[in-house]
Amino acid sequence: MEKLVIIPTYNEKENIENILSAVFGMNQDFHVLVIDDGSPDGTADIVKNLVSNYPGQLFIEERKGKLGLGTAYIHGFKWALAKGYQFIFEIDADFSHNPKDLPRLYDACKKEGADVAVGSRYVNDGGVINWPWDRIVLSKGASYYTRMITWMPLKDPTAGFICYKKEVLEAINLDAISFVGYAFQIEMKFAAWKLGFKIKEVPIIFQDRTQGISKMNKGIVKEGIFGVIKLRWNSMFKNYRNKVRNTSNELSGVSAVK
Ligand SMILES: Nc1nc2c(ncn2[C@@H]2O[C@H](COP(=O)(O)OP(=O)(O)OP(=O)(O)O)[C@@H](O)[C@H]2O)c(=O)[nH]1
Ligand SMILES: [Mg+2]
Repeated sequence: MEKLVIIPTYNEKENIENILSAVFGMNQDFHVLVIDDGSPDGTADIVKNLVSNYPGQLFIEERKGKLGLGTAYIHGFKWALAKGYQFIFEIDADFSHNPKDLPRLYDACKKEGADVAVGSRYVNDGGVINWPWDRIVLSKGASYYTRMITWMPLKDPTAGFICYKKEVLEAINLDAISFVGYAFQIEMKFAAWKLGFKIKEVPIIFQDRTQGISKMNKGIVKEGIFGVIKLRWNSMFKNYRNKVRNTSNELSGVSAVK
């Protein structure tokens, strides 16, 4: 039980089979957990039909409705910790993140001393291709804004292509993570940073999706804008570290997961 890649999906029927083939095709012993939120396009059925092709390697958790990216990952993290995985990865289903970069994120944690490896668009040798200018402005703006407010020393704080060592996820009180969209990605990194974990940015080339539709919306942007201020505020006045640290020996909610 070494490496688990968590893929959250909502209406990804055009991408899911290909992304699974790409991850398993590397033959690097990655297991995959898909968290599907009742996708009306039948994404979960596609995955369930593929489970027998990848016995003991492919898993799916289905939730009843679209509950957001953040809670999907929290569900997946608890599942991964309950099963004893050592390295837990986040990746989008839409090939914006290249699965071939997974081993570089792994190496950063396994061999180069990072606790969290972040696939970063905005460090040297990183980049973005085919994204419309308004998405680039929004993403870069969000990065500057987050750094300005939180002082977190990361070039790509909204990144969603990550490898966490299990110790990081065990140390964080996952029930205290409250955001669901981009802000969730910022919040997880912020919590890891505040708890003293070492975060390393690994350059990646991010590509716009070519298949399926974006789930980006105004609510996600709004949550990001106010969420970052809330994080900073909480970290200043409310003993944020104690709130975000997991103090129980039990992993909360794991039994509810499986
Ligand atoms: N389980 C679950 N997955 C979600 C939800 N919202 C988005 N996703 C998945 O999260 C990943 C990222 O979502 P995207 O729609 O690609 O969002 P984005 O990358 O910001 O925007 P685009 O690349 O423009 O589409 C994809 O794999 C989605 O299918 C959700 O509510 N629940
Ligand atoms: Mg995407």
